[in-house]
Amino acid sequence: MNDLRHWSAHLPVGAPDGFDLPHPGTLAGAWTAALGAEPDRPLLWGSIGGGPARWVARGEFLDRTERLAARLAGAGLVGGERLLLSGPSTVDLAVAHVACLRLGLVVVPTNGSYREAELAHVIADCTPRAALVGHDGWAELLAGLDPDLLVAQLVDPFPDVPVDDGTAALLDVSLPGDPAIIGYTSGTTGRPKGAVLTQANLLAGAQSVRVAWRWTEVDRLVLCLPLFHMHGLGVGLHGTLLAGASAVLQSGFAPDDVLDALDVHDATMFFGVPTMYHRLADHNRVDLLGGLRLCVAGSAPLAAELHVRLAERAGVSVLERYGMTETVMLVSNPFDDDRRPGAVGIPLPGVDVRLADGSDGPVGEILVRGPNVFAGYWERPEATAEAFVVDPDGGDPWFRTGDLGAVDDGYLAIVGRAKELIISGGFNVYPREVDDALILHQAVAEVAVAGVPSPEWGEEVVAWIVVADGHDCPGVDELRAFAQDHLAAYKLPRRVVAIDAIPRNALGKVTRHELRVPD
Ligand code: MLC
Ligand code: AMP
Repeated sequence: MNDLRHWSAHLPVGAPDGFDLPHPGTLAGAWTAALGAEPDRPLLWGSIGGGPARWVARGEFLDRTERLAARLAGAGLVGGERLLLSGPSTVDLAVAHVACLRLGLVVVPTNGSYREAELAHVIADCTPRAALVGHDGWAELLAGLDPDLLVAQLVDPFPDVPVDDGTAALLDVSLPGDPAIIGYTSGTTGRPKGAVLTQANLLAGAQSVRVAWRWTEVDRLVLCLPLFHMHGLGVGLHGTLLAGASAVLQSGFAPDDVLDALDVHDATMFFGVPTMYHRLADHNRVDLLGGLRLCVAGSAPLAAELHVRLAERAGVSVLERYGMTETVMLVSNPFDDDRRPGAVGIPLPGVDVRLADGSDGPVGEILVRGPNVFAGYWERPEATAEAFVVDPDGGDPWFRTGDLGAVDDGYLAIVGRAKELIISGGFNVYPREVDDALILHQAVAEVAVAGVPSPEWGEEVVAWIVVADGHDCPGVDELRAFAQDHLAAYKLPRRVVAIDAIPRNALGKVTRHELRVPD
């Protein structure tokens, strides 16, 4: 076994006085405890009630979650039922998320770029009872997909439903093992599966970064990441609420807006994907990042060169960390110690990480276990069983990340992937899903999609096509227009390459690593 230097799973060296390691509570319970005091203290900046952005204080936030939970209960929703949630990053979205979790509903955070086919898959798979949505046209779209779905707008949902007076008794009664979120991801293979995270998983995930990054009430985060993936939701929003800190919510990433907010709101922290740092690095006010207590990058590799450039231009040593839908966060560069460009760091408090044995020299698949690791894939026992390996020493099983790692001086670096995955701007793209959409074009006889390196996006989606007899090779614009009804925009190819034959191995499986972009 390749031992990593454990941060605090075994040695409590990372946790300073006054910080606790995760306790076996629930996320909703921990939030109400953290936010119960000082009701006038600002919590979130953003649009509320559909109005302009303003500060919403802790007391108002908790009241609003209680009122919304009562309305959801009045609409007949009961704990354990799934609710699809999607909207721009407003305080209304945060209120809805917390109201659902306090009521024991299982939130299905959903990417606002999804098209009908992607939404249809999620709905058929986890059969939500209700949906709260804030995108134009989504209410009609969802109602068309499932006439039994209770669909409401994020702002003032179910206005005609009587409020259930008995709801207070139903709030915050979830147990640590109760499902809280179903996050859609393809894992290492296949079509998107729902990763079920319990209240305790989410609490452990947020606690570990709170401890490791010394996140306290005085911190203020500028949060422009979408609130439907782990980075923005499980770290940015959950961590803010748990630390009793505050955050400025921005819907979408605009470098000027981020830099303005850092300045105007006296922010102390910024979290982003590498594409955001790439765009900020060239900005004439990038030095504002250097005034922050902490800048965190993740969801995709932060190029060592970009890390160095940000240090030179902004005087900031960006802290890179590594996470996944199934595990929230697992590894992070240290807050107090050396932050190494090109490495993701050491295990977070409470998390066990190792590399699989019998692998390629010093490189092995990264395995993880701990209270942050999810409960399994929704109604997929076989996929769940395949995702874990037994512990050779008889301990708890290990989750297979599908990422390949190597350890140097106790620091983990991600050196490749055992899974077929493209990460573009921090969004995951599964090549097979794109293949399946493009093959429907009449000029495409065969197709294989892969990622090629890109300074801005990390990886760019490229399609290699064998052109059908009697047709010309379709251009990239034509293919994008053709597939845009089936795929979210970030999955569409940015380049097309005509090829005589798709490379395959002896079993006929596409060998995507052999696909090359011509010079
Ligand atoms: C947008 N586009 C993308 C894209 N994002 N294309 C490829 N990859 C992406 N990531 C498309 C748009 O639809 C648009 O298409 C065109 O690119 C130009 O858009 P843009 O305005 O330049 O992009 P922008 O809206 O600024 O989005 C870039 C971004 C965004 C980086 C801000 O992608 C983003 O928010 N990424 C964060 C993703 C994230 O939160 N990942 C966390 C996963 S959790 P068109 O056709 O309209 O021109 C996880 C675990 C962990 O991984 O460890 O955190
Ligand atoms: P998701 O399934 O969307 O949660 O994406 C998780 C995947 O993102 C991981 O399995 C990694 O492949 C990748 N990832 C997250 N953080 C990093 C990082 N800092 N460096 C490299 N890859 C990362």
